[in-house]
Amino acid sequence: MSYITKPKIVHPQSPRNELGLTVRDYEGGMSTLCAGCGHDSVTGAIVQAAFELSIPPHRMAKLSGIGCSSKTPAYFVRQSHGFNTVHGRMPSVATGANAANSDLWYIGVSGDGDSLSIGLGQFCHAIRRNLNILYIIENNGVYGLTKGQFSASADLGSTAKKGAANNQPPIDPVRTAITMGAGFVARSFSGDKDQLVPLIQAGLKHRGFAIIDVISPCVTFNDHEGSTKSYEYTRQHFHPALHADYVPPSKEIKAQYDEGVAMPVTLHDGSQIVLRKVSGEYDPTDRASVYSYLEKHHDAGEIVTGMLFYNDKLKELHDVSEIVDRPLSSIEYETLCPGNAALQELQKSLR
Ligand SMILES: Cc1ncc(C[n+]2csc(CCOP(=O)(O)OP(=O)(O)O)c2C)c(N)n1
Ligand code: SF4
Ligand SMILES: [Mg+2]
Repeated sequence: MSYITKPKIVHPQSPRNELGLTVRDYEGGMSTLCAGCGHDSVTGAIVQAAFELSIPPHRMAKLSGIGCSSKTPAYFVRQSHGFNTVHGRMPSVATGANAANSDLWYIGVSGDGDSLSIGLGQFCHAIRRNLNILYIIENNGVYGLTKGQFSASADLGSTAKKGAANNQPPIDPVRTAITMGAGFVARSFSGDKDQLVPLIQAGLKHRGFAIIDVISPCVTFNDHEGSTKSYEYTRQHFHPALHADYVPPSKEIKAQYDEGVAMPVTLHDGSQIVLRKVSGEYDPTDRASVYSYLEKHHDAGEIVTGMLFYNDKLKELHDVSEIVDRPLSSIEYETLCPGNAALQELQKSLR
């Protein structure tokens, strides 16, 4: 239960990060989700990623909407800022928080229902504004919290637990994000921590909107034969296109990568993501070819995963809006507020 504090027992030999913290310091309350829910594995990957990046817990802000997925911020980095918002409205609350304090690590966790139905407009506008946030969609093809109705990401022909087939075409968050102009677009699977953890690290380090669509099976309502978001289906149709290795600024790239197969991308703080092609020609910077690759493989029933599209040329929200570097929340109110006389003067000029 999330209100029961986990006993914090730390083995004296537990590895510590640069801040001297152990992985236990990045955990949260006890999960109330169903045993085996994919969302708990995503939580585990976030815990590991934040621990390895040595993020100071009090410098992280975690936001969510409504759904089983949106409950998960309660289960990681307990000493961070948290805001469980209204269904589909996480992006606007995150935008406000980010505008006021640009100096935090922002992570948003949402569901396919939360982001692709009621929150689709907010999702698109957060991308359009290039909000600096890692936005994770825990995608299970259903509204888990309200007992398993098809969501907008359910594939055509996939069946519900009682057998009814979905007859509406899906909205793919990855292709939507690429179309809307997101600079960092990835897809992964809750059952593949090796792939997911570096993607989360790279997404947290990316300056701008980073989305990871994580196929995260709902064991209670959508893990049966006929589902295209089950553990078995995802494992069978998993198609990695591009691996991402995250390399922190303090470490140099040691592994040997063949030219044309690997592509190192330097992030704003000097860390790097090394993108490794798994097979054939795949250019993660060519929007049109990525889009057609995704469409072709989706139509063949495959789930393309990895770091799928990257564009580091985009200006982030604060740069576009020319907001001062110093977080607005740290500026004294008197400095920010021009005062009554100045406001009266401004109003007069507008009459
Ligand atoms: C304004 C509003 N409309 C509808 C609901 C009911 N509701 C709660 S969660 C949810 C869908 C959650 O689905 P998803 O985002 O996919 O999360 P999951 O539970 O599958 O992780 C809905 C429709 C609500 N809470 N608020
Ligand atoms: S209902 Fe589904 S999504 Fe919700 S906690 Fe249970 S398994 Fe997870
Ligand atoms: Mg869902």
